[in-house]
Amino acid sequence: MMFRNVQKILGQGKRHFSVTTIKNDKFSCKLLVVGGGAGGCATAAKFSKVLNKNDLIVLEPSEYHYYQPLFTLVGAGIKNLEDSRRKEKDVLPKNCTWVKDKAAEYDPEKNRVYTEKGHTIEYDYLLVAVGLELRYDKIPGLLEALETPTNVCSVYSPKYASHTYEVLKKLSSGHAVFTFPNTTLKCPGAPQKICYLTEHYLRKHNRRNNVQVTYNTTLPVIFGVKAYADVLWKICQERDINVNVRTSLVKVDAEKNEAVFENLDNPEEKKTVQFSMLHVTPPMASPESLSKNKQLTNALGFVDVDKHNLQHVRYKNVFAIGDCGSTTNAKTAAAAAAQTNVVYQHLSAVMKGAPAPQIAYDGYGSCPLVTGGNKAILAEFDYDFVPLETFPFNQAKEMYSIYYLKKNFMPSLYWHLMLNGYWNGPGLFRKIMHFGLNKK
Ligand code: UQ1
Repeated sequence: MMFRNVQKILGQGKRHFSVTTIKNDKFSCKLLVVGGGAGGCATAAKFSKVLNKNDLIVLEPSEYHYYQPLFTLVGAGIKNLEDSRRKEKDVLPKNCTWVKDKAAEYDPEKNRVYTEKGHTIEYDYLLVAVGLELRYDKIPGLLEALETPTNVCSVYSPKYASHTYEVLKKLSSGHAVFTFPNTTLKCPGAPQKICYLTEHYLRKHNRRNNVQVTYNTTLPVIFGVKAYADVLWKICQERDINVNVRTSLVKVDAEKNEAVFENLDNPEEKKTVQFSMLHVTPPMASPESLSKNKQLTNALGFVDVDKHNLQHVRYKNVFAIGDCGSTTNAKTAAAAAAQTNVVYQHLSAVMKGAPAPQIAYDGYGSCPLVTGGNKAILAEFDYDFVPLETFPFNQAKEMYSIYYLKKNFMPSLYWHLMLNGYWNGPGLFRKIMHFGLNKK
């Protein structure tokens, strides 16, 4: 291919070359993976075992890669931010070409992606894995509140996660308020995990009687799966956590320690709440460079893929994995893990012109809901929000073992297996564990 020759002449087949100084380079490859997060990295690792280095490009601007499921524990002072961080160069597969740049525009008709630094990457196959962006800017006053340390915090960003613990350590009276946004979000359990961890911390330090705790969610329920929601309601009742549903954060005034909430069932009704801690889960959206492309995305800005094989509904050489896809599963690292092998098998078949394989994504998503006091329940469910549990015991019960799985076991599994392309989610274990049992 012409572009590949240009690349050879320019000597850019090496790993981790810098593209910062030269503009308007042209690259070409067989497979372009846009995004080096959980899904992009894990799927690139699988393809790096079968493609040549020059045939596999990963386009990713970040210097660091974060294991985001650890952020709630960072916010509660249980882990350090450094535990969640690795250099991107150390997690990308060795046998790929890293272009350290960001997608600016997609042209699926010409099989091209244009980058922010002015380069063009031509591909035969494209995997979009750009995730969701945190849009703190969408709520007036929020970004300013987070940028100058105040009582406002958020575990969702590596920039602000550690500050959550600073706020928590100082919290001794008043009102701790937690929010859940009115958009699609990643890790829908995290907004309440940090609430439970805070509540437990206050009790442990004998401050609970002086602090009111409120969880405000935009959803009509506390959790989308009834079996787990029932348990979570009970926990909130027993621990005196006020839960307000259909309640959406619309404004923050950090100087006055005031937050304004809207009743989603009656938008005229606004309530101003005084806080001594405000934990915000921000609105989220797929990156504008992607959502502005109407050929690739649906009305919500997500890559328009088939929910079972993750292939684009119109461009058969395009796939998506993880949070940026139009699939309606809970957007978690566990979901991305379960999607990697589906993408790998289906995309490989398309590359070879082989018939589509039988393997299908069932919407698996999971969320170890840390409830404080070294305990967690393990929510696992499918597209229909029906539990799809790995272990042959009742996972809706708070357990120490699940907490240790989340805190100590999952990070190793992620760094060593998933990012190297060896973890496809727990589907196989579920079948083994449930062999001979009736549980789904
Ligand atoms: C999982 O596969 C995964 O992806 C790496 C997670 O993300 C951190 C999880 O939290 C969980 C629970 C799973 C599912 C794995 C098991 C063993 C139930």
